[in-house]
Amino acid sequence: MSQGSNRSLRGFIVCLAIALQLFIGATAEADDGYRLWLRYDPLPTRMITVYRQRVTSAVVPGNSHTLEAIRTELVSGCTGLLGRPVPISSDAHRDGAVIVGTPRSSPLISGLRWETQLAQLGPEGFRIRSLKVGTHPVTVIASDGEIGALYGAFHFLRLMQTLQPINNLDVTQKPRIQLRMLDHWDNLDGSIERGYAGRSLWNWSALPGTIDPRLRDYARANASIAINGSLLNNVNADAQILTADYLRKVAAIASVFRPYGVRVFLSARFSAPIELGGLKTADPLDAEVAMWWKKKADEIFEFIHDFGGFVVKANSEGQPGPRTYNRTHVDGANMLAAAMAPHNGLVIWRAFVYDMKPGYDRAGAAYENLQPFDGKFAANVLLQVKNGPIDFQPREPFHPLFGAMPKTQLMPEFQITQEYLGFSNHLVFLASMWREVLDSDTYAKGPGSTITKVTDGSLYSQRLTGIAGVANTGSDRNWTGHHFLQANWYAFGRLAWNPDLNSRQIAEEWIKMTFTRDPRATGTIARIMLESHQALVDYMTPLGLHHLMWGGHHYGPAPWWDTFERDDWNPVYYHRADERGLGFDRTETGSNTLSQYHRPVRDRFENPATCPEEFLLWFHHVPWAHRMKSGRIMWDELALHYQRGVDWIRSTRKEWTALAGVVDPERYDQVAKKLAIQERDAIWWRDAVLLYFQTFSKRPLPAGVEKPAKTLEEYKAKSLVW
Ligand code: GCW
Repeated sequence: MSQGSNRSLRGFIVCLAIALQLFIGATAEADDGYRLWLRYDPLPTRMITVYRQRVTSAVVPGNSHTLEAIRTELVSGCTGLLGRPVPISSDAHRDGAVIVGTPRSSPLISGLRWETQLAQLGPEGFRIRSLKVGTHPVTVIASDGEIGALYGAFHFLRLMQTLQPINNLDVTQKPRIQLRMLDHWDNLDGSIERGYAGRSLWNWSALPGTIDPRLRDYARANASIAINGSLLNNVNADAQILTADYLRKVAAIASVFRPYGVRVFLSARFSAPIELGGLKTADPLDAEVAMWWKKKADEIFEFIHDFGGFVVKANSEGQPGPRTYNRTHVDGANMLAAAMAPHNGLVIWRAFVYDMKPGYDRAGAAYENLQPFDGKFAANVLLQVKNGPIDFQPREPFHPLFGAMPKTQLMPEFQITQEYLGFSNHLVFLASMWREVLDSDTYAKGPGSTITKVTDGSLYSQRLTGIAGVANTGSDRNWTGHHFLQANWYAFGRLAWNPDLNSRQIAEEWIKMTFTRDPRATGTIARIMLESHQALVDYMTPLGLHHLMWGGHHYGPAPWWDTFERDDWNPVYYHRADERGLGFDRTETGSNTLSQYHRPVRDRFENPATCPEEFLLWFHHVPWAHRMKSGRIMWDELALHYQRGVDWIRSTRKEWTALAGVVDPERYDQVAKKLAIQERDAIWWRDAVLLYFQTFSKRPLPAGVEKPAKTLEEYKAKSLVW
């Protein structure tokens, strides 16, 4: 048998197997959410008819794991969506051939002479064009690199999944940000710090011998949204991950991820030379310590030749770091960077650092600690900065460091997992929040100095660029604990690829790929998603309030909390409620950390009359009777925000009820149950916070705000077991 016919026979068998698998999947567990946005059920008939002419076979020549992954995905995707087998073929001269690869893997692509354009798009960029080969209409998906070809294949599938035309394609895309990472805060015992969707996906005790097939699906999902890095372990790191035993396991994971373009990163515990190496110190300027890290780096790269690098949380919340030895953050980061550099590894140093000093403002701490080192970090170091100056609160103003370190490679860190946003119980679409952050103008180089431009490197010609999201995935069958929160994983990837995408487009894409393509239903669901972030802020922390939650688990309201030994872990430190008013004065009359922002941002925030009301209590201590833009006093406005949040979840529940029958029953029910919890919690937030603040404001609740269901004492006594 010739090469070609051998391949087509193999293609046919793969095709049949996949079709069968899809069929079984469709009856047994079609709607448990496992398939994420890669659900390849048949499209509406009218589109199938159109697409079938354009998609008859997949031509993906070449031998590599990535090319194999492209073949499998295209066959399964096209076969499923079009409801008939779309086989692998070696014949590009056929109507409806979909030809995928690089100039090296595909003779046809090589013959197109696209090398220059493809080189400009880089190994992850791709070009998709409808062409004629001879007289045959075909589609070409080409890239300079196999990973780009894989991304192009997923893009092509997405076009069909979202019912876009594919007959006259001319698409060129490349990532705007180089490193697009998911950070997993997974512990070696399988638990996940701030994880609300089950246990860790990495089964350390079974690895490297047994590899959970789910790892491949994780990698596929990431590749479909072009996520190319995965930090495997908690930044509150256990040094054990760096032992040979664990590196072997890490290498096994890396080999599953590699064909999908996902590189692994590890959190490095700064004191590992002591814990693993038996050294007396972890002082970064100690020659033996530096040598230990160099050797460790060499060993890691022996196991994993394309290892991404280290992520480091140092001198933060009890973690060891260079300051333990009176050295600086730069001393620590650059020492590790030197160990990584020979292998092209990176060091991602986290800026989430705050001290414990009497009378200071935690919001200013990262800036005070890191800004003086601008321009001092080595070329392979990125500084990872949380979106806001405190800690992933429902809404924070942007972190001032984004406008203050022009000579440092900054990368934002978002939190996809909802530590402070209702865990996996509350429906909140985070793209809206991330858009606010990315669109924020730092004015570092005059108007238009947005965080998007800091991040994509265009503002300061930053050489390395990156963005990280703390993952919300876990072993739950639906990955994220709540079907809708898959959208946040999806949205993070899409924004990391193109930080200019708008939230509505992302939401609509995702809805069509997961829940429904019925235009009325997609409209309703998109609106719910797009309103959800403001609604959550309304019932949790409106007008710039922050950090009002219970200590420890961070679920539910506890604005009265004042018992932690550290002031800055207590809500009372943040809201500063008294008889006069509410809010944290960060102006000159207070902590003055407002001075960390550039003018005119600073001027705008400084004046209560021009400060956006959504940040009013973040920057100002405001009298209860302060007149708001609405003409109402601050207390009334605050109370109405809480009520609005509750009203929103109530009307959302009704709208969801109307979608019964449009959405499959299994996911419909599960979402409905979560929405009921969200309403319960919104009421709890509104009542507990308002009753508590009322003890200071001494004013009645305004008309339109419901009477609290319980007393303040009852809310204080409420206990939560997590
Ligand atoms: O948000 C806080 C969390 C910690 C976390 C820390 C960090 C990993 O409460 O659980 O630790 O941030 O980002 O380092």
